[in-house]
Amino acid sequence: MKKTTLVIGAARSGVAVSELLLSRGESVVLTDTRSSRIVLEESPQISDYEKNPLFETVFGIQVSPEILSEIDEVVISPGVPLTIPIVKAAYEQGVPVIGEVEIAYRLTKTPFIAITGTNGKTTTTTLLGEIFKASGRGTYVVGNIGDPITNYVANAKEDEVFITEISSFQLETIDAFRPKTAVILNLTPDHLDRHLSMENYVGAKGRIFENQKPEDLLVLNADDPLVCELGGKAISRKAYFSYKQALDYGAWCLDGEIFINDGKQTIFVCLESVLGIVGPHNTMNALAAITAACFSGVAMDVIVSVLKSFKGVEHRLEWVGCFSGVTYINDSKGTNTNATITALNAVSQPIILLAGGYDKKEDYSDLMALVSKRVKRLIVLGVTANDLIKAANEKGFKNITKVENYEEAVAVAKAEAEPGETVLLSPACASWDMYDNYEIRGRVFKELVAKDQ
Ligand code: UMA
Repeated sequence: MKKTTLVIGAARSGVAVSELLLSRGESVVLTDTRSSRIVLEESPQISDYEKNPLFETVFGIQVSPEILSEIDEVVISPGVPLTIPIVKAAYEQGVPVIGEVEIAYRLTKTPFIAITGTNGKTTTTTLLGEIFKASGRGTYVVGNIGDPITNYVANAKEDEVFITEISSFQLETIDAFRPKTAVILNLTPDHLDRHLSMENYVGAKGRIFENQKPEDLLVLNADDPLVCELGGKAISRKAYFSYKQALDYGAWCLDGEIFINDGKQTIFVCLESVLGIVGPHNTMNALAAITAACFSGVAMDVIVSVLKSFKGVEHRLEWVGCFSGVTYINDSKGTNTNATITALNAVSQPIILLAGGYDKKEDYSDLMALVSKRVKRLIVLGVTANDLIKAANEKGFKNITKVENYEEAVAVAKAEAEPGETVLLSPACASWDMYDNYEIRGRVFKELVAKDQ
């Protein structure tokens, strides 16, 4: 008899897994604590699955552990904690609990290149995806980036590749998942509310290489001691990338020049200044992508041409344009102070900074210490506008204009900016006081910048 899978979470991952399993003639029970009205509004295709006798749903409640007597395996969505009663009961009763990544891996022969780390995953995954696409290989850019792998498993071919962003949540529920190439970008505290300790978080990240064999590749950040310590446990072939030192096997950037050593010789890749993405953190993302691509056999001229043309991911230090000598950068994804600090360090001065938004009760003093050094004028708006003014004043910074909306903010920025200066939207706050999400905020900014230019 075909097995029955309980899929927990009916958002992107759970819906994609359900569809894949049903298409294979397997039975699925899909559950979500959200009401069926909300789930169906978001994913109307579920109504079609409901015509299939192999499909059942339990919506609007936590599913009772009694159901486990009919279940062969549980597939849990990344956003669902492993501590909920049904999952605890599954572990106790020996019912396997896995995630969407494991299902995808099991049902495909297409190889995986998997990218994890705390920051830079999406940029590196997207860049690597562009490099593989440019090389002519069938490429799927999937995973935590927002598109479940299981959406593509049925059609992906063996000679194609899954360039996959992988989160710590997803790595918690792998079993045999074995990426041909794994990349660990960096490790700093994150998601500690779920993992409870840095040790657990790092442990989850390390699972990316737990099934790798010596012939598989592990790409590690040589400048991050935690990454090196973690990667040291792997039996995989290791390559490194660095912003500080030349390497025997891997890519590095020193004095504005990027090189790679393939174990036999050092090859000049390109100047750092030709990279389409800006800032030292982005150079590190590029170095990781160069290493993974080069050691996967992609030709260097293909890699370099994509490094030059790839302008980054929308809303992350995104280059909008240069008008009348003024550069405009959209970092609407800068929704916390650390992200805005990174942005300020990445773009060239003098800077006109647009900041403010929904109040997440952050402390702005470190941000304003940097603003007082790098920013020519601070334009504030949104719920946090007055808090930002107060924090800036405490650091002795007074060049501040408070505005009511983005039309006004961009108009003030355009009037203020001189040729050679940068207008940076990096709000340090979420967008929810004015917009549904940071994407809308970023697009509004870009439209206003382009208007009348
Ligand atoms: N739910 C229950 N019971 C519970 C708890 C939750 O039924 O006890 C339900 C929720 O109502 C919801 C679903 O489970 O419907 C949660 O699913 P999900 O949050 O896993 O949502 P997906 O749409 O499947 O998105 C997941 C990833 N989400 C998380 O890791 C939180 C997406 O990463 C990923 O893009 C997607 O799979 C496709 O692979 C997002 C993310 O925020 C972008 N990731 C974190 C990050 O990047 O920091 C890790």
